[in-house]
Amino acid sequence: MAGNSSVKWDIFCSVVDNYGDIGVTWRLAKQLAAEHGVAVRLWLDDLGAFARLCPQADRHAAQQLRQGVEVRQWLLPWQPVQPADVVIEAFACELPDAYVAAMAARPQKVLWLNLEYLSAEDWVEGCHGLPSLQSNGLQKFFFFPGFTTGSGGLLRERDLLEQRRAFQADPLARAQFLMGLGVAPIAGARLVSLFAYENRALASWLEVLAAEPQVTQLLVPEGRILADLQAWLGCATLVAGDQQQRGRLHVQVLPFVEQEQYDRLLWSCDFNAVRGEDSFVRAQWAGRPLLWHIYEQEENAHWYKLEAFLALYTKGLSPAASAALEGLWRAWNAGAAMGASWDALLQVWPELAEHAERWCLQRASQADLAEALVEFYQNWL
Ligand code: TRH
Repeated sequence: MAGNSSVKWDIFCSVVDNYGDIGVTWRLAKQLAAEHGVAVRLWLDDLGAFARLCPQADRHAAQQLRQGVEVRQWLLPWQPVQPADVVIEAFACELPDAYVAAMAARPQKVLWLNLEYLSAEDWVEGCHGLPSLQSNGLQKFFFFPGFTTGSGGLLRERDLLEQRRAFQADPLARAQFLMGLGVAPIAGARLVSLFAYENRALASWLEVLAAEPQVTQLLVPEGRILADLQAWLGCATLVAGDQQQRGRLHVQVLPFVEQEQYDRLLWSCDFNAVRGEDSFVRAQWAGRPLLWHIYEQEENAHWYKLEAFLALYTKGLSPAASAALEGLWRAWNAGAAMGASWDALLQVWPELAEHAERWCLQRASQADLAEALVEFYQNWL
């Protein structure tokens, strides 16, 4: 749906921690501008986090155009602007009072959406699209991303899967990409990527990888897991480019790359350990078996999310494959020993690999999140 540049969207993102808030909103903003032709302003309160995902970014500019998106610094005190036609507050971040007042005062009505965190829990379908009543007459709705047709869907660019398939069918493209990251693939090795929070379970997983007959090449983008990796390797500070070998396990630290490059890393690997929200979804689009380190929440709320996803994802798997996957994911998230569950997973690897591709195709048959947002706006008009 091109040619909507007269329709203006404002996306507000307050960076709580890590790269999920910024990762999701930046990806959404790029896609809305590129595929739906709308004018997008992305309001960010932390340009430093943005610059990690978009290295060309100017960390101090109040306003900059990046990949078709007008990136604006969310300054305090707020500088008044004309509100857009559609306003997204990501993850319930609080909009400036003056901006809300300007939305209410605008002669043309404004659609206000609270874009929520991703969850596979049952209640999501029931809450997706519900109004959130406002005393000032503004129309606000909850918008829930999700894995099922009754939800708002998942972020997926229009040609993503075509690009992924072409890349995976082209060994030269893969080799060149890896070479660009300084990675020389070892013939016959299993390639694994590792993006995770601090995790006590890491040592037991690395032990089993180092001891098994199959060679594993583990690629670790710089980030929070490095301290545990260093402790296990028994070495001082690790930085991008460093390589170490223990038994059959070859470890290499990678630089943190742009989102498009990170996708290619996931597509290149046989198995991806991911975390949070956005990398978790991208690993599903890679069509390869994965391991999710979920973002820990108060009162163990994350365990309900984890179990809800597992219940959905394992549908159609044999009991052995379900049990192996569940065992591994639970151990990883509990910081428990991984050896036995990794061994069990290896027994059902072909089934899990096939399932990962099938799961990806099933999710891709649903409208993607950007498409769903645009459609919601059109239906609301
Ligand atoms: O960084 P995350 O852990 O983010 C979040 C936040 O913690 C958030 O507060 C929390 O609520 C949420 O998790 C559940 O993980 P996530 O969501 O995967 O975001 C990481 C982003 O970084 C994603 O867009 C992918 C990107 N990325 C790169 O662009 N390059 C890289 O090299 C890597 C490793 C990641």
